[in-house]
Amino acid sequence: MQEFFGLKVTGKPDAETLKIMKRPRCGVPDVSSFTITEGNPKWNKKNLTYSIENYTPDLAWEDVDDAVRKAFKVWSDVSPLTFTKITKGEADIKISFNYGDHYDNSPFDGPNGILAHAFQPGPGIGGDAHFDEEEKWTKDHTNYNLYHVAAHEFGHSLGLGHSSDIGALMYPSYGFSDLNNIQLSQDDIDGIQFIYGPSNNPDQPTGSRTPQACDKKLTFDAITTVRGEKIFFKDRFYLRKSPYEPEAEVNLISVFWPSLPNGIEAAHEVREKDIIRFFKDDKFWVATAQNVFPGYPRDIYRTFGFPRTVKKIDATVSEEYTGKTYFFVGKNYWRYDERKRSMDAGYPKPIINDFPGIGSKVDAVVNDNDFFYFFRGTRQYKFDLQAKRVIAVMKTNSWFNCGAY
Ligand code: E1S
Ligand code: CA
Ligand code: ZN
Ligand code: ZN
Repeated sequence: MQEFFGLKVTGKPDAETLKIMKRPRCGVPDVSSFTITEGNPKWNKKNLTYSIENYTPDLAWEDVDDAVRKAFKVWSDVSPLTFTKITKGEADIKISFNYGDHYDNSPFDGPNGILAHAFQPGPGIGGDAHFDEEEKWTKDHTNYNLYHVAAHEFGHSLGLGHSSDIGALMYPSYGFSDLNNIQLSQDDIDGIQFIYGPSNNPDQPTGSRTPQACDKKLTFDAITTVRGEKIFFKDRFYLRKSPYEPEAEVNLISVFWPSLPNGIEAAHEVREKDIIRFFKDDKFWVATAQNVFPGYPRDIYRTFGFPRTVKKIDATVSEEYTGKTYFFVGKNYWRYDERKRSMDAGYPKPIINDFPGIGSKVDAVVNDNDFFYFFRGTRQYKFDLQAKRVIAVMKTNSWFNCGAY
């Protein structure tokens, strides 16, 4: 364990080791976590300097300055560290754009592959961050966004290694994030604070937590089927469960559907049209298993005929055989006819009239054979559509193989 965390391997429970062992685990097996650079090298001061040695021609100077400043801010927001740009004297962290072999025994490799690298804290080259000049550096979603890559590299400059948390900035591969506002995972924050201590900010910043299938407290924002699999949405993540795979796959929503927002509130699949619809606030998106169609989001009023009083959908599900789509909104539900493309008459109706036992206001609903599965908090209600009653109450994560957890 000491070796894994880059501590001196003594086999004894010294202070540093105990600190790691005491890290909260929330009853969840700690499958994902940050690492620190072997030997735990760190800066022995809180106020660090940086310099930009040269500029890429891909971007305007001020865009490079901006990307670098914002990338440092990601870390200064969650730690006691500060970063100041200097133009005279030797900075702690020197930033440069380099071609191929640039004489540090780690040559760049042309477009793609290695994007950048950074050295662990220390004197001289220590902390420095080099960016492959043969990449196309951008300030948008095209590859590669300098702000995002720089924020990752500066994690290394400060002593962090890679994390196995797929939502972490220190995850080893380039990912998607909010364009102008990187979302740190709690794991990144735990990592930097393990090395440098908490932020001086009176309200401690928190990061996003990657959902874990077997977390007993897990709740969902939305669930839909997609071609025989089930996709469970949570914040900026989804968990995908195929009936043929024992484990659920966890990933960022943006990896599958880059133009969808985080925090999807409801979703359903219309099998006969081979589409999925996603809902958030009074907007919806239409997608296939691979792409979001252009022209979305649109508002829910004109397409589905909701009154303006409906501001968001709690949960939705579509029935293949009847072509009916259900929308759950607070205590009521609506029924839409996919073939007539209109809301059925007589709606909304109270949920309790036709779905007794599931309570009012649901988080998510998904269909499987002749059953609707309603989710509220950590509970799940299996509703028999023929018998019109709840036939089982389960934990939300019953779809995942959680064994004894
Ligand atoms: C990817 N990796 C990269 O260039 C090793 N392929 C150096 C290193 O050998 O820094 O790991 C290689 C660097 C990179 C990794 C993750 C850049 C992001 C994660 C999440 S961006 C929102 C984001 C990320 C960016 C070198
Ligand atoms: Ca490269
Ligand atoms: Zn280098
Ligand atoms: Zn890295």
